[in-house]
Amino acid sequence: MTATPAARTAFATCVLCEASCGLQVTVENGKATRVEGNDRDVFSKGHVCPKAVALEDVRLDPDRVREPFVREGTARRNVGWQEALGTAAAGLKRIQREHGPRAVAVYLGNPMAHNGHGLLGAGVLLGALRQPTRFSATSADQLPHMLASLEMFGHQALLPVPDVDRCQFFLCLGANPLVSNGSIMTAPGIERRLSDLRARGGKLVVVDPRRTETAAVADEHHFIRPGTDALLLLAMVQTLLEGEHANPGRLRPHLTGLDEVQRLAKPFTPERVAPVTGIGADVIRRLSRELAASPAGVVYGRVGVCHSEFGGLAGWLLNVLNALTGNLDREGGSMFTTPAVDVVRLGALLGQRGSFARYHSRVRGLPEFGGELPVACLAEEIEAGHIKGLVTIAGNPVSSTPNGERLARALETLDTMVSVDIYRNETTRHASVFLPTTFGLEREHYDLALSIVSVRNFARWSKPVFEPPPGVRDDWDVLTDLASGVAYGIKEKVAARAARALGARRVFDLAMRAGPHRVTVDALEKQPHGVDLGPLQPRLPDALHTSDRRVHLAPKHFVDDVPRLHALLERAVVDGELLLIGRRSLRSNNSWMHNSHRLVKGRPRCTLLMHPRDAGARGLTTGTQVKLRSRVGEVRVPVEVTDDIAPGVVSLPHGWGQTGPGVELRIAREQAGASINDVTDDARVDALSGNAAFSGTPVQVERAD
Ligand SMILES: Nc1nc2c(c(=O)[nH]1)N[C@H]1C(S)=C(S)[C@@H](COP(=O)(O)OP(=O)(O)OC[C@H]3O[C@@H](n4cnc5c(=O)[nH]c(N)nc54)[C@H](O)[C@@H]3O)O[C@H]1N2
Ligand SMILES: Nc1nc2c(c(=O)[nH]1)N[C@H]1C(S)=C(S)[C@@H](COP(=O)(O)OP(=O)(O)OC[C@H]3O[C@@H](n4cnc5c(=O)[nH]c(N)nc54)[C@H](O)[C@@H]3O)O[C@H]1N2
Ligand code: SF4
Ligand SMILES: [Mo]
Repeated sequence: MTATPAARTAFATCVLCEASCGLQVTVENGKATRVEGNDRDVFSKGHVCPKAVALEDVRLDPDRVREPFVREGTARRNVGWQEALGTAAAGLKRIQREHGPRAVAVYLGNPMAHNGHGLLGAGVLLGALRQPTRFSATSADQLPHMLASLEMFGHQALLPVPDVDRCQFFLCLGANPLVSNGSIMTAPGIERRLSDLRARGGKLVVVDPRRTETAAVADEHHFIRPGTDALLLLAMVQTLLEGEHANPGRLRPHLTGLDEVQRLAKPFTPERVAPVTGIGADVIRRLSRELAASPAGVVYGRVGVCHSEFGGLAGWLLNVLNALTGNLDREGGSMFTTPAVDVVRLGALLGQRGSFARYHSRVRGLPEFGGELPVACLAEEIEAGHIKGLVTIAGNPVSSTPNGERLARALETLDTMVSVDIYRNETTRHASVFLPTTFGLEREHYDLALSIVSVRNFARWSKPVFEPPPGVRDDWDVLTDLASGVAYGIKEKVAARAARALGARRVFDLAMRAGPHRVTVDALEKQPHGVDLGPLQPRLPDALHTSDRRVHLAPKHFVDDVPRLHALLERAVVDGELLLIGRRSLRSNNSWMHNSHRLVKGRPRCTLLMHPRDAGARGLTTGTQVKLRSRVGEVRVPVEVTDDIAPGVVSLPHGWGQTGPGVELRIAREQAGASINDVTDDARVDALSGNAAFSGTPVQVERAD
């Protein structure tokens, strides 16, 4: 299509996944007629994926909620903003007055990580609610990495990132960056970056119970039994230390706990862990040696390792391995960013380095982390009457947290539920008050959270491309207004109003001026293609926030958790056992992009992958409808037989199952599939961190008829 004279070109940031691609948007007659990668973007250099065009589908989606409403039964009554905010604030305030601040809970969802303004607004709301019970997608995602950072580096947000562009040996566990586009590794165009790695003689090794899209382009792939990565990593540590291949290099004087690690690792020989992990002792030894020998290597793990019952230990051991091989804080290894807004330093200045296990959930005693409780215990806390009001902000926990059915039932019993969202879905259908917000291209954008995990230092400030529809408001505005409404102390009221008056833009500007690059919002705004702030730089020991400015290799919480690994060594593989894992698809984003026709069309994607051996044993072939059952529930899905999945493992993608009364997603409903989280078990968490252990859920599968 050639551009008409009325067309204009705008530059934006994609808010869908962590890659944060720079976009070039062609606008004609008020619509985006093209959404392309911005070739001139200093960071993403034209990269884009099929989801970017769906930004426009969501923006114009007839099902998107564009007016605030209150719920009456399953029906809704549209109301003005004043009434909506007033009803929401009154309900929450009454609960806090009668039952205490913690009787109101707040759940923050993943899109907040892609919405710096919204994130600041949520902070203001949390302040106004004083001590609400907090939950977020963190405890269904990266909590183990953050716990490792807190305990080892002294700050929960000091997250190491693979320096993929200079790396020579990339060991990838439980991540599928070719589909996810990278996580805790903001790296637009990761496929190219990984192929460049191989082109310069580097090696890519993937460890995953499924032969993934990333495994398909790797030099090596090894199937692993779900949930056993911590054993593999500890055996690699053992090999390095016993074989004296360990060489922490420059960081040696800045490490503590090396002897303790050696003592802990001793019994975990490759021979002992091989039968449990399914990876041969010779392979474990070789990978350890190759990692140690590489001039620039990294061990990287993501949700596949976090979503296990030993996620905390795995998160810790990833860092230990990188440290022992001299790759921590080394070019081409596992490095730290220097972002324009230095969230880590600012947090520390405000006394917020993070926290762990200061208190525990009431029913099950799960540990607090960073002021939050694990979301796996949200339903039981509501059922027990400890939580009577809930605010969901860009979150869909019914679809995204274990035993979603149970949570859905619990939500119906709340006195007040406020949802700040764009869709009426599996979760927000339970809201008593719905507050609709702007989306993606309708607001200015700065990547507060993701610029702290990007593989190169960069900053991009994007202007809004479109005017928002008249009925919606920015997340920042909604959250700060709600904050003013719920605050009943003078201090909280003043703080909320001051924040609203100041504006998010000004807050960012102040933070940037105080940051390491001394940029300003005005200056960034003039550079729609982003500003390159250079490659990652070695930052240790200066960047550490531990009291002794050292890297703690053997923090007590992890040391105390190692005995659980001895028990795992003894856990035999049960004959006929099936363990459930998830997967992601390039044309889907968690639970909420399924209302875009162009993303969901084509053959059904919510299928259960099963190895021919397991399918044969049950008389199943591709297309057979099966009952997939666990301790907590049952769903019906079609089987897809493939030897890309390890025997004994089955895989179902998460984020499907847009059904239920009140769900207003017409396209998604037609291909609803089923929600994996109606089968995953809220009782299965990592006992150390409380993170949801979705992966490796024991299941039974049988023909549905
Ligand atoms: N297209 C698309 N992109 C996305 C998302 C999306 O939904 N769609 N979601 C975004 C979000 S919120 C996140 S957090 C990131 C996640 O980014 P990734 O971590 O790269 O996500 P996944 O593709 O789920 O990869 C996890 C891998 O772990 C494997 N796995 C499961 N259990 C185990 C195990 O016990 N051990 C090992 N070694 N592997 C295991 C799975 O087979 C899978 O291949 O992706 C982001 N990007
Ligand atoms: N079984 C299983 N479960 C998983 C995972 C898995 O791999 N397997 N992955 C986990 C991971 S990594 C994550 S991050 C979580 C995600 O968990 P959640 O964050 O709870 O879920 P999402 O599906 O991302 O839902 C996002 C919500 O935000 C709304 N939204 C989108 N954009 C905006 C916006 O700009 N403003 C507002 N106010 N709302 C918006 C959407 O309509 C939707 O309701 O799920 C976790 N759950
Ligand atoms: S890779 Fe991620 S950020 Fe880039 S266009 Fe696709 S969804 Fe958007
Ligand atoms: Mo995530």
